[in-house]
Amino acid sequence: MRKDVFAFLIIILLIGGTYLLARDDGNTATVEAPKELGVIQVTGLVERPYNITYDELSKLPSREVEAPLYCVGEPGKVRKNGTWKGVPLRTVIELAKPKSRAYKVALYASDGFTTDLYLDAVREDEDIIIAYEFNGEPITPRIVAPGRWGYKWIKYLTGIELVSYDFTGTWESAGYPDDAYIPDELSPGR
Ligand SMILES: Nc1nc2c(c(=O)[nH]1)N[C@H]1C(S)=C(S)[C@@H](COP(=O)(O)O)O[C@H]1N2
Ligand SMILES: [Mo]
Repeated sequence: MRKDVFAFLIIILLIGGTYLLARDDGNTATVEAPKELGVIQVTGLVERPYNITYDELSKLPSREVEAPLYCVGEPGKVRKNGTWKGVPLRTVIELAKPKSRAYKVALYASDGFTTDLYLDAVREDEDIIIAYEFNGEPITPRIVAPGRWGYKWIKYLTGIELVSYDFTGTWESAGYPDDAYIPDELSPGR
């Protein structure tokens, strides 16, 4: 009987410990598990759909971009600032050979969040990157879109889909501007 009680307590401790270790408040880069979080799928209007892993991403030619992150809900307040290292989104897209009908880039995250960018804008701006490091620390791949509101900076990126229609993401379809340009007066320090 004693042994049963002892075993029961051990099991409870193990379950509790696992829960505490696995807990993630979802907002702190350091508790994310960047390399474990699977692959990014590149799909849609492309000749060559493919999947890319964290390791493959980090072997492509990279850029470092200094850019502050502003949330549209708190304009004027820098939410994160520092050096983002990653691969231009256009590089990852061109590897899939977009068809000429491709017009927009739909971006998907593992938490259900979505956003979008115009393919032309992505092609023109090599500073729009899929970042996999922030201030030298690995992060779960996310978009960094300098000069645009935080809702374009999609985290936990799992899908890049080229589409020919006017796909709008979570905040864009709620009425926030699709271009998401931050007016100069709302982005001090830029
Ligand atoms: N997957 C995912 N990415 C997301 C969001 C989200 O809810 N889910 N929120 C966006 C918004 S509105 C902002 S302001 C920034 C905040 O980024 P941070 O959590 O790194 O500060 O993430 C963006 N990316
Ligand atoms: Mo935001």
